[in-house]
Amino acid sequence: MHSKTALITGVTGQDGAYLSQLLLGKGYRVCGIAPRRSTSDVNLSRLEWLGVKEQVELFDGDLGDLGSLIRSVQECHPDEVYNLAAQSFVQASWSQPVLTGQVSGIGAVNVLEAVRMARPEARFYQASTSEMYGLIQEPRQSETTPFYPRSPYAAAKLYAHWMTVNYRESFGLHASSGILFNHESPLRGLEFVTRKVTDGVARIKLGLATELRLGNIDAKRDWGHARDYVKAMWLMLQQETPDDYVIGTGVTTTVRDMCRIAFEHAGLDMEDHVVIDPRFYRPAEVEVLLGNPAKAKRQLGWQAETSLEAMICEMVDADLQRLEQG
Ligand code: NDP
Ligand code: GDR
Repeated sequence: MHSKTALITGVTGQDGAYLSQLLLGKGYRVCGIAPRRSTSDVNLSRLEWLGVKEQVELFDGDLGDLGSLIRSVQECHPDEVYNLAAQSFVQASWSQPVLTGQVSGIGAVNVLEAVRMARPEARFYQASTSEMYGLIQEPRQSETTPFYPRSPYAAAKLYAHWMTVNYRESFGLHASSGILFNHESPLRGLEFVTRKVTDGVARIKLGLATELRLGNIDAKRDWGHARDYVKAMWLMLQQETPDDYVIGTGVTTTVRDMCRIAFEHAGLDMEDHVVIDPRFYRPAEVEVLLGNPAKAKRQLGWQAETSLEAMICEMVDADLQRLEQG
């Protein structure tokens, strides 16, 4: 007998996989929505890596297809809905701005509508982001820091964020928004800088590559581990009252220093291998992000458990192992 039922959009992504693992461990029935394409199977590799592939019930659905979302909510009958699906790569949001708006912005409203129509008692989580702060207005960003989105992705997410607040205030939905700072893991997509670096380091170490091409390595991010951050998502939905929370570590590091940790862990010198390539510069950059997670600590009892160094070493080791196994 399951304690509760959760429905997760974006279940095949990094956070979807870790959240599935967390909720299954708590005795939940976990349902996931995944878009079905004609040319390839749903990518279950992350769920498989965490050993939970067989336990997640999959529903065909796309954030652009309201009917598929309503049907999924009706059939799954969830107590909690986590909207994690998005076009989540900031760089690609300049080349695909409309798609990004449709999935990461309007798509969230489709999920809110499906919940409102088919299961208004369910608690709802929206995956908001520190990218909404963009051109920062305060040195440490909290729930009250003004937003200034700097990419089509951030603008789409800001719309979804305010629509979540709006559905809470207009319809009384138990809708919460987690403003999460960057979080990574061995399951991070290869296009994001941490995983690009750890995969690149592993390739260089194994003699499969000689260089690693990066963009703006002076950018600073507040990086945590996805395994820690999905716990915060769950905690938000266990609160009596829905609210918005900043989730971060409170420490910021340059891409350069993150990179150095990865190279040194493999016994390599980054100066011998890193090449700056302007192709990876962005039309508008978010130079620095630094979260103030005091509210999450106070109200949720949450704090980050994994240091950047421990996480990067875990990622390099996982990439070495993956490449060695072919
Ligand atoms: P991923 O990119 O790993 O996962 C995104 C998921 O969304 C994938 O499962 C993808 O499926 C799915 N998806 C994409 N388009 C659609 C669509 N049209 N309909 C249904 N599903 C779709 O992201 P993360 O796990 O890293 O992040 C989870 C969420 O949190 C995202 O919304 C992201 O924007 C947000 N976020 C992430 C942060 C981070 O640092 N990781 C920080 C703050 C917010 P498929 O692979 O099949 O395309
Ligand atoms: P971000 O993550 O844009 O913060 O969005 P990403 O890892 O892509 O970039 C972080 C910073 O690194 C700089 N950078 C590079 N980035 C990439 N991808 N590739 C490079 O070669 C490179 N060189 C330097 C970038 O310019 C940037 O400053 C992530 C996503 O998960 C979003 O969905 C999420 O909302 C935010 O984190 C919080």
